Amino acid sequence: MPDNSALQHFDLKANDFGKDFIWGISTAAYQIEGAFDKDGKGPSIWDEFTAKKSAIFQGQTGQIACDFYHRYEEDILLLKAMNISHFRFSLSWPRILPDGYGTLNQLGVDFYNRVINFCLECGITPWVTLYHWDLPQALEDNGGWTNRDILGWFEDYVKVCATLFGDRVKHWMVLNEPMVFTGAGYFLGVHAPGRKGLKNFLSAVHHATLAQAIGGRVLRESVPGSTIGTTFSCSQIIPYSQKTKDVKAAAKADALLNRLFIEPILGMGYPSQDLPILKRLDKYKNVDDDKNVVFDFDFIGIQNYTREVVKHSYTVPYLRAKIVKATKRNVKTTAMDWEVYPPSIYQMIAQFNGYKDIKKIIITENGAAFEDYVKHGKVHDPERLSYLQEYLNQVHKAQIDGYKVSGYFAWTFTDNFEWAEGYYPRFGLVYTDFSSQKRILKTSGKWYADFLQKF
Ligand code: GCO
Repeated sequence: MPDNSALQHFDLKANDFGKDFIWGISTAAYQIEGAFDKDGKGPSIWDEFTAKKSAIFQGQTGQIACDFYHRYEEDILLLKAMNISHFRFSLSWPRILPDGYGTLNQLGVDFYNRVINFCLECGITPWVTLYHWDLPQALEDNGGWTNRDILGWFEDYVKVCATLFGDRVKHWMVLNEPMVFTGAGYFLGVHAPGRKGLKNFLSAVHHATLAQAIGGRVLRESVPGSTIGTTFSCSQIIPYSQKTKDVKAAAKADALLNRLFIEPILGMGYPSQDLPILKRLDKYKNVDDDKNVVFDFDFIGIQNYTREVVKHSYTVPYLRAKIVKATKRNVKTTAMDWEVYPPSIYQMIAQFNGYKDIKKIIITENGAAFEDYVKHGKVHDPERLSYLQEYLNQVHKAQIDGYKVSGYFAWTFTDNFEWAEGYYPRFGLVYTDFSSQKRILKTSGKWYADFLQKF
């Protein structure tokens, strides 16, 4: 059972998680790189979406972000100084293939070669995500994830990356959080490409599910001996009350938010028993799809931040369920208005561990945004520090209880562009002054560095 007690003392050492436990930090291309139109990069759906009036908080964009494109050397040196030996970053598809397929942008490829080589020189293992949401706009103009042709485009892109970088990159993740980019991007329209509606959503879901397996197969064939995973967002779901309709609503939300993408991979099909609307996915299936969505990943990355309380609602179409916001529940929240609830990570590890065919679970993201201030040149962030420690206590507890969790990547390295929320939620262990691009190690970052050093 998870431990619900409030703030616990943290006295763990990295070593307590075992000598093979992987410790790292995660980022994503569009959130940090900037250089949105430099050196031949093609536009992505995020370039296009952020250019729309009022799409993003205060009209902000990722055009410059943390300028990682030009500052990767000092940033990687900072990672090294923080004793971080595994660095998760993503490749920007339109930086490599500006039109999505066809002509290669050599200058973009050179950039990733420099990043990978410099990581290796610094003793840092690169963990590469192939798709962290920045689809080439040229492909979106042809339907993006709603067009089945994406399967071929994606397969070719993965082949290109595997061929270019597979000699040095041995840890791969195919997709980042398909639930978020299909749900927010193709159903709610609050993320790029800003499309809405069930038809867009369901077609995107099915193609993303297939793309995960296709990407996995290409990597297994092209980069023998590599470790291949894919990553999912997940939140513990609690019914608002024990009334049958709330319990049912919670089961639906769980099917949608936590089970939709993992179960088909494992050969279990979509969870349409608990969420009947998913039966409509059949419309997008070809004969062999049920077989072709299956792939035996070496690990599953889970990304957990919070839990959700769910109640029945007549007004929410299809789902008939809604989230009771944390701000209405009188609980501790982050700058994203997400509840701080450490046992959620334990529960999600337990839930994914329940699938017998998952070989390994790695926490590929966990972290929190709080308002940070620079005072006398320093950033003191005790809330983030205790958030990380309390969640790590739960990860450790899961390990003690025998669950196969074998790594942890904090989200995130430097404060960066937080999608629709722009720059105000600061998730970094390192503070970014966006006007000067100066980095300041926060108290939490200093703690993580010390924690890892004792390893
Ligand atoms: C995500 C993304 C990250 C976010 C983080 C905080 O998974 O949503 O991987 O890009 O920045 O989760 O919201």
